Amino acid sequence: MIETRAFERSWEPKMYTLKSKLRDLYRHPVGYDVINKILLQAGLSKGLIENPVIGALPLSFLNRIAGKKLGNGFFDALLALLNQSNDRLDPYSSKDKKITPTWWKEAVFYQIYPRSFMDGNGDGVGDLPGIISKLDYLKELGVDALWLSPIYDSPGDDNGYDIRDYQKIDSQFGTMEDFDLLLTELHARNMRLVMDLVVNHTSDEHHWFKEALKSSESTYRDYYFLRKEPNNWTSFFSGSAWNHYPEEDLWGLHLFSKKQMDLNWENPKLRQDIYQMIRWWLEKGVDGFRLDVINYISKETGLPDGDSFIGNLMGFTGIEHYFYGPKLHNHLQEIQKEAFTPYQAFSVGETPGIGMKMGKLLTDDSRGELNMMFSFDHLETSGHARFDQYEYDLNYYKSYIMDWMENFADTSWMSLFYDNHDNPRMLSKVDHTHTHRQELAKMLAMIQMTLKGTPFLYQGQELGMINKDFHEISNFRDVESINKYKELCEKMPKEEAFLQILAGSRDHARTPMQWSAKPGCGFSNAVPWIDSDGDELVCNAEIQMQDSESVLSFYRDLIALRRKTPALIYGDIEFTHKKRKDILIYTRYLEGETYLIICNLSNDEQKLPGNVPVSESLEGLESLSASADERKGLVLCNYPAKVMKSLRAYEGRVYRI
Ligand code: TEU
Repeated sequence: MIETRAFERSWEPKMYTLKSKLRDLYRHPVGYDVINKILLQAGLSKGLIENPVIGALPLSFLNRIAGKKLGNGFFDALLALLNQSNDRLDPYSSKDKKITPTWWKEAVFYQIYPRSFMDGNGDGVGDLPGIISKLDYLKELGVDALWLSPIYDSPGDDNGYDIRDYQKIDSQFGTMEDFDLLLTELHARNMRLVMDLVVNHTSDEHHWFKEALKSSESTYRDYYFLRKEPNNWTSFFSGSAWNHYPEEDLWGLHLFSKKQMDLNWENPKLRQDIYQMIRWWLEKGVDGFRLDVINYISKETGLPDGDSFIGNLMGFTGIEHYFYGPKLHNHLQEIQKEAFTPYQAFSVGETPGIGMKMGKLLTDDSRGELNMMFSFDHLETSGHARFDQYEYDLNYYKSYIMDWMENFADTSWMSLFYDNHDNPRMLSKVDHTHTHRQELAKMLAMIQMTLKGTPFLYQGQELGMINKDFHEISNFRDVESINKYKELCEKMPKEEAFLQILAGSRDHARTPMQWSAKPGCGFSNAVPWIDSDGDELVCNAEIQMQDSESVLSFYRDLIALRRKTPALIYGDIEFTHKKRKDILIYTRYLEGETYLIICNLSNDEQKLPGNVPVSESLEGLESLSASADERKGLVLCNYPAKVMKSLRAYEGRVYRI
């Protein structure tokens, strides 16, 4: 057990009304996150409510600071969320709580998007034998656990997130024998496997849905939301969230594509079927799950219409009725009890829209819900959304990370990631010109491997892969991009619509893994299902494996350093120079061992602040080729030569002090 600092904040349960003071709402974990989310979306500062004058104002005052007309629906939804929550646990009173060491806190995870990772059978689509052939590469990199995006039988409308049969491997990816071999090979290398668990919805081709549609007598009818009338909710993939089935004159709810039908978690039989399926995979020996949009599984009874203000602000109507639904905690506790706990399975929830304090309610050690969650609030800066064309300012990341590191507390544990299969590459968001590609890739890696939390790498990140140079809409494969393009074309010129898709498309992360400069990127001998753009000629694993200065080698060194350094895993973290723009400085320390991390978040040279805690160890650092003693504690730097008293573009250094 490791001692940690205490976090305390008193929080009194009560009923909230329009007259409640903003600061009281802000003390409620849900109020805190929702208000912050609104401020973030509206591009306003988070400090606003902490201002004593504003904090003393009633909730109805939000109207004015948000600068837009909030309808009654908004207030009703917010108050309902606050009052519904029987979470009277104060997650911030975890005084004297300690970190419990666990494998997944020490591990480095690596996400594989199987379709794009490695094609073993030469059909242009990645597969399980392909993954097996690359396990040594991953082991050498230092990866401890893989998270595989879905490999189950699927019609492929959303690349496998539309599951037809949970207990069958999709033939494109291989067979169950291939799967068993993958698991054996992983375990033989002392690595773990985390599967994607997609239980908010199934494919419309799943036999439950087919049965549900057949007759009102079917046991499966109530497994889904099939109703006579739709409501006003919209889909994440454009248009209404309802599809009409003329056979029975019914409307079916799909928050995602028309072929991804939402499951009704109110139905106990459905829940038991799901737990049984989960246990079946755990019996096989899988080590845990990443739970797809798991915070959406509990929908408000009766599926009331969504509020238009919230719909406009968030881009999706209805979201307030399911992003943190009334039974979410009950369901998670039940999954844990019925399926995960008996197998000591690991769980990380994908939880779009959940902020820090609600995240804590989902992951606190005492809650028995999730081990970790993915928050997404760091992926776009304040006031921006994924399809906006803008450059990401890393100072925003600094403020986000300071907030989480200081307030998430040690009874919850943070996941750390920049890239995944749903987002453009972080490198490209920060530096559109890619002028400092290598340095930036390495600096981001340095931050990710030295913060307190568990790093999740996404395939290709370790090579510094960047966004793709897509030229026309036919280059895109993703259902979200294609639907959104059509929707945008109705509102604006095609060229403009294209630029938005180019800014935000998920396909940037889904092009073939760049193994080599060969045609097909060394990913496939055939024509890949989605094209690369030639970047593989300069950026690929083959070249980088032979280059000790490559991004890949840097990742390997960093992961090795993290592994052998308890201070970088369990150590406390402390930020200095918090207000200093463009520079990030923090220390990690444990039992007398201290590491100092200094990063330049900008592409301009920055003077090192004079009062860095250990300024004397920075003196006289001349050459990285000097011996460790001469280097006075410099452990890693993303520039090869000469250490100067200023930081070059995106320069990052790790010192042992
Ligand atoms: O993503 C859920 C999600 O909300 C987003 O990341 C989503 O891709 C995007 O924001 C839509 O606007 C998960 C999966 O990661 C994603 O690949 C799936 O498409 C989705 O769920 C449905 O299963």
